[in-house]
Amino acid sequence: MSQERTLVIVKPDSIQRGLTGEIISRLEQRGLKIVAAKMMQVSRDLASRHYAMHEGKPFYAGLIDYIASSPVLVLVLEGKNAIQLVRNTVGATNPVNSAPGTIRGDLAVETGRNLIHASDSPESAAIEVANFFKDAELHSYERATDRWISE
Ligand code: IDP
Ligand code: MG
Repeated sequence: MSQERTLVIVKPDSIQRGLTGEIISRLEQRGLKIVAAKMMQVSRDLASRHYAMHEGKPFYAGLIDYIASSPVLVLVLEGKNAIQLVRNTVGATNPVNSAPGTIRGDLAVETGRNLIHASDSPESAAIEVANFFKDAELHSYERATDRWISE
C-alpha cells in the first residue's frame, strides 16, 4: 500500500475540553506524519460541503451547528495506510461502541460530541483535503524516523 493522506478535524468539543494535545499526540505517536495543520472557524458553507453526504439526515442540522460552533484544528496526516490507521485510532462513530484505547472510546460518550473527524476512504480523503487546504499548504518532507516506522 502506498502512502496516503487523510483529513482529520479536531472538533470544537475537543478544543473546548482541552483535549487537542492528547488527540494529536495519539495520532503522532502512532507514527503518522503531520503534513498540514491549521486552526480555523468552519463556516456554515464549508461545513455543508464537508458533510454533504449527510444532508437530509435527522442529525444534519445539529451536525452543522456543532462543527461551526467554535474553532477547530484541521490536520492532514500522511503514512502507509493512513486512512484506515486513523479511523481505527479514532474508533466507532458512536462512542458507546468505540473500543477502549481509541480516541472516542477513551474520551467521548455520545455521537453528537465525538471529538474528531477522519476521512473514511481514499476518495473522500482527496475531496476533504482539497476542501480545507491549498496544495501549497501541504508539506512533503522526510523525517529521520521514517525508516524506523515503515520498512
Ligand atoms: P464518522 O465521523 O465516524 O465518519 P459519520 O457517520 O460520517 O461518522 O457521521 C458524521 C458525523 O455526524 C459524526 O462524527 C457525528 O459527529 C455526527 N453524527 C452521525 N450520526 C449522528 C447521530 O445519530 N446523532 C448525532 N450526530 C451524529
Ligand atoms: Mg464520516
